[in-house]
Amino acid sequence: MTVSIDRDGEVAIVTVDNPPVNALGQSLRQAVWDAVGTLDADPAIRAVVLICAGRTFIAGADVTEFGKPPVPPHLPDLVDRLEQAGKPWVAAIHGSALGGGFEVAMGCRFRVALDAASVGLPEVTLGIVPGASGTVRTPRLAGVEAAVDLVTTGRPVKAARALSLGLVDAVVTGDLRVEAVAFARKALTQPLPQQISARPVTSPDPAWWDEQKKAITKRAKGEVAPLRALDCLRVAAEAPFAEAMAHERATFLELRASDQAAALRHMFFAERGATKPAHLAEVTPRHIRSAAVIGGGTMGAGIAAALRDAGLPIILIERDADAVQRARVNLDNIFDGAVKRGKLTEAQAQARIDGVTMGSDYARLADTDLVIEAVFEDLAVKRAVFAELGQTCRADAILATNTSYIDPRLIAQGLPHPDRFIGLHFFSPANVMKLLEIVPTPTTSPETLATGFALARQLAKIPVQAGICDGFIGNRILKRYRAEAEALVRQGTPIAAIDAAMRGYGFAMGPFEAQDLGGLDIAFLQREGARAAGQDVPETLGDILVRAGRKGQKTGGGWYDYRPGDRSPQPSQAVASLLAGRVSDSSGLPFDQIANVLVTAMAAEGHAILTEGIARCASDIDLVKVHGYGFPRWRGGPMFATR
Ligand code: 3H9
Repeated sequence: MTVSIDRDGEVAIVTVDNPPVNALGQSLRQAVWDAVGTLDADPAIRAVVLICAGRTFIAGADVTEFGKPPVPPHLPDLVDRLEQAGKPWVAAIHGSALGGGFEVAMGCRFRVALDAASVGLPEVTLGIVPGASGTVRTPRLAGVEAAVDLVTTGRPVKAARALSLGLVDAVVTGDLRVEAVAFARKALTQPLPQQISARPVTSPDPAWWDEQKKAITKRAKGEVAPLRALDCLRVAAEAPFAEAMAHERATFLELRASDQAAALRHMFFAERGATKPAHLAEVTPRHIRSAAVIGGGTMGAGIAAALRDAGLPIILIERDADAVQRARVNLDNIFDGAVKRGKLTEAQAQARIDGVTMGSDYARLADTDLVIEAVFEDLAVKRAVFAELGQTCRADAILATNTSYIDPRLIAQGLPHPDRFIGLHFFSPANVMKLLEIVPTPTTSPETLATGFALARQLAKIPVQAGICDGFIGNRILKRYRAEAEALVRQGTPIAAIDAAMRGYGFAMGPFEAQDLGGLDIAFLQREGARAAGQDVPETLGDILVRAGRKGQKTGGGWYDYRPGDRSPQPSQAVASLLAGRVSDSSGLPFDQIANVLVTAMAAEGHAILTEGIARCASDIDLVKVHGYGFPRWRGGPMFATR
């Protein structure tokens, strides 16, 4: 870590260099603290530019310090010291000014940002509130509405928007240091603006605050920090500066020590660690410049969309003209949906479509770098695809299967150069879901494996390496979760109570509602396949429902009944009759124990997975459940939650 001071006439340039992201650890806080003193004491200096080396402006407090007692100088004091400095400081922002980084920028008299930069207060995503005046200075700088949006969502804004909101004073292009020094010189010719802490703030009426509270409660789904942040903002808008600062600090320190913050920090580091696996640090991945997808159903089209979103030109192969047409409709629907939701402009959606070549001729794949098979879950069908790929693709093309249940070793049998074969298990909708399970076979080369991880980075996905077993990591735990939930039903626990308990825990849906939405027949067919292959698969309650035609919402009923046009689950007398004799008359497990029993079962399966070497570490299992299966992020995943 270095903080250096240069001089350009009457403007000093303080450069912070603390790789990788200039996080504000104790020594950096001290060094900036000292720089204020040095420059205040220098009569030749009239203004100071604060700029950062490396990829970004200060990206926030050093999160690794959060488990330890705070050590001075404390960040709020440093921000005050910058604001009270005898010379005006100008924050010169590139990359991201986040959390404590943006709070430091608000301590400066001015903020100048490169056009590609962004600013934000993402603390709520770490289960805390801003702790160095983010909730108190932001409303004084940009108004209460902008502050509430910035702080309670944690979403950063790009420089142009930051300028329009008043969060920064100027957006520049070119050489940031040159531009910031020029800005500082010009600023010296005019009266200085008031320090932010001294600016007035107008609070909206109580009804507005109530509305915000309602909306945030709905959005936060059990997460505490967004509501506490709103509370801090309200105090900031209604109380004097010092009182609001004290309230913010107390809230920050309380939340910093909370279980939710610990869980979210766990996720923060697990997510970042996942993209850089230590065991592949020495392996250079292949460069992927083109890709193809075999199969344009829901999964194939989603994978194709994900590849296009990452800018890769792709070829989509289907078996005949009709299937190509259906695949085209599937892709169009994905991009049309993105336009409707405001994620893409019409022109961007069209460019996405234009980058897809469709057909049924494998010969088109002769020069493709990566091919992902996403056809029907049937070994013979998949093998036929890889027989074609083995003949047509380059010997060094990476060939991947998206299978969720079939042993990839069986799929790869007979494939020439099996070192380039790998499982890439996407989750539906593949262009939205962040998880990518990467499943190497014993013959997969380290280079192919590293390319799987590199692809995940290219697609902005979270990669988790999984060994080969029934269902890999995610579906294997899902199976155990469902089996345990059924066991509770057999003991007499009402289906609706189990779902309500898991919603209460933080899932968007309980296990039975989720099956009704996805269809009970998928897992049923898989069990039937295993039975046909001679495996001993005991009958499940779900089997009884499917055999009675109850496959879920699509058949008007599954674990619940559904009224026409209404997706809200209704407890079903028909289900009660079908399951009679298999369900105990007792009242089952008390409501407040249900979630604990089910999460403990998930974790038990996770431990078995670890012992067998199917997952590389417990945090990988947490990533799978959070990013692929709706486990509440603020609980940190089943392994963390039951540690
Ligand atoms: C805060 O500021 C509280 C204050 O209000 C009050 C305090 C009193 N600390 O993401 P990357 C590491 S809360 C420590 O892959 P990118 C990260 O683990 C903070 N380490 O890079 C990784 O390490 P490794 C509010 C951090 O270029 C490496 O840096 N701020 C921190 O894709 C590279 O990270 C945030 O929440 C940190 N704050 O993205 C911002 N940040 O290489 C969090 C990163 O060993 N950070 N690391 O695996 C980010 O959003 C991204 O890192 C950023 C760069 C966009 C900056």
